[in-house]
Amino acid sequence: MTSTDTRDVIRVGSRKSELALVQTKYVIDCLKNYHPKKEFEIVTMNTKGDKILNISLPKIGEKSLFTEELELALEHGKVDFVVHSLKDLPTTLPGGMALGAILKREDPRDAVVMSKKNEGKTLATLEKGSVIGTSSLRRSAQLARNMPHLKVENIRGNLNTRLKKLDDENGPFAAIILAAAGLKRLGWEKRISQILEPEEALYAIGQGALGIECRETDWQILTLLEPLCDLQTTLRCVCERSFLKTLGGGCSAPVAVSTTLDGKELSVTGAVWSLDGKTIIMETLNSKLYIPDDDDNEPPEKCPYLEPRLYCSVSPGKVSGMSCSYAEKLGKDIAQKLIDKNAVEIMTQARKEILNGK
Ligand code: DPM
Repeated sequence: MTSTDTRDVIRVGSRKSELALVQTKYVIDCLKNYHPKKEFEIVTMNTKGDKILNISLPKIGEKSLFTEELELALEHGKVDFVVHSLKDLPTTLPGGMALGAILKREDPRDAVVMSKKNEGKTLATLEKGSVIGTSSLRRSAQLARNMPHLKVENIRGNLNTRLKKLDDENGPFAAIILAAAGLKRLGWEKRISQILEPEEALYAIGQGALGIECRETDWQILTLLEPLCDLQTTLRCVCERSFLKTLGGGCSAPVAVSTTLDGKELSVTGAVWSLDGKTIIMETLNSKLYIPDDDDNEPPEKCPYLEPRLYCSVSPGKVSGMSCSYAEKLGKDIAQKLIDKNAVEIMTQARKEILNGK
């Protein structure tokens, strides 16, 4: 019996979007395997990001656009945890909040969904001037650089809305780019025409991973969540988040990564682009992590009354804090390599251009 048994019903906050609900239910199902007697109740909420649909995301420029209402509910004890796509969370959470667990990553890569008319083609073989829909600066900068024969236009709305716009024969889009993970989770995997390898398109920080946000000192919930924590994903995402945090970027400039963890060898490639994709700064670094061999088996040393150390707001859970510090350091180092090559100036310029309506 764990201390979690004192709370009968666990309240779980979620956005109302289909993806958010699928993800929330998935996490609850996983938790029920470990805590069969617990009851979970989903509390749904609309966020500002769900309501403002006519302005492009980078222009709104707010970090907690999709999370603010949910975090308030957490703070006020109306919900006990919230499931997020990790890539939608800022690298520093509001005071008192932590990522209690990062789950095993789905495919982190971007995927191309072709309109019916263009099925069978790839980005490279699409006709010159074909229009690709995305509202991600990261995707549009990489497209502009790697696929100069294509045009990019803004597209917003949830996945179903976007697929409908794509399939509209009178619509402008030849293809759209989305995270493979979201498409898979919503059962649209069959619409994936092409997966973009990291050499063709680096992904967003934390893409494909789910993060569970809770109150930093809610030991009952932290203990409840611990079995869901994935060692590899946690270390990779701490590194990715530390990279973005050191650069000082949110979704307000084109920034992307790719990481691998092979045994104890963590490797990260990080890049920033100008909005038009013409300038790029990209670097790769590796580091040997310290991972105690019995990391998975050993019960974590835990003294609930000591303040835990967080790594880019990630609570290490059953991952050793020591290995998280190594991952965090690698993220800082790769960011510093980019900063030494003028990354901050490029990002500042990108932000200026966005505000000026480019
Ligand atoms: C963030 C971005 C996008 C989402 C920016 C980026 C994509 C916006 C767009 C930070 N959040 O990736 O450069 O393409 O218009 C989002 C998706 C998922 C989580 C959808 C997607 C699902 C995948 C996951 C929106 N957030 O990227 O296709 O769990 O990682």
